[in-house]
Amino acid sequence: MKSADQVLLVVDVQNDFMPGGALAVTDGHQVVPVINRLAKGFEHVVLTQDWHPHEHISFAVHHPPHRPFETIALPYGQQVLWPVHCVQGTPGAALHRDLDIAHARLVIRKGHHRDIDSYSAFLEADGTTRTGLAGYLRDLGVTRVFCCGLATDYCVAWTALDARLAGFEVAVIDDACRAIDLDGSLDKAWQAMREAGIARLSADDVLA
Ligand code: VGL
Ligand code: ZN
Repeated sequence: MKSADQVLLVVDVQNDFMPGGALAVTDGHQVVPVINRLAKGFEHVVLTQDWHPHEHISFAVHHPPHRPFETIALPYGQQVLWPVHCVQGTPGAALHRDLDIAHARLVIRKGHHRDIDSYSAFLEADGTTRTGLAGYLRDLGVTRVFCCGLATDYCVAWTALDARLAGFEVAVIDDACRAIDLDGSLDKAWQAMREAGIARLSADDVLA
């Protein structure tokens, strides 16, 4: 068992990111057994859920004539436009049913503001609005954050980078993640994470 100063952050393991879902991540379901095994090694586990209102600014349908996976400029910066996904309270927004982490006590729901996206579990995409997660983790005495889930190059990477900015030691567990990989986004994300001093580990490394 990991010591109480370490947390496993399980990012967006939700139906809409699974094969057949609204914003399917290739092989997304394969992270579930790996994460279940990892979670048994952590006292502290925090889950996140992408949790958008119908009118959410990241949905391409609200920006005609733009199409999903195009990028546009918004007041807070560049935004990739996505298919409608993870709408609050829908089956697509639910966590994968085989996720087996009964001892996880906190679920952070993010992306709930209509006009701001939030890939990160710490900071919304305007770079200033906080979710409260950093304070929660500090309050528990956490110093080391292990990230896994979906998708490596969006919500996992942004969460890991913001965890570093918040002063935590950070690792991403490669085989407990899957990527969207849009126009080289996966390589870019790993490069940014490497430059930020984020470790890239396997589940076996973490559980060893
Ligand atoms: C995500 C795109 C849009 C993710 C969420 O979980 O990586 N990606 N919303
Ligand atoms: Zn989203």
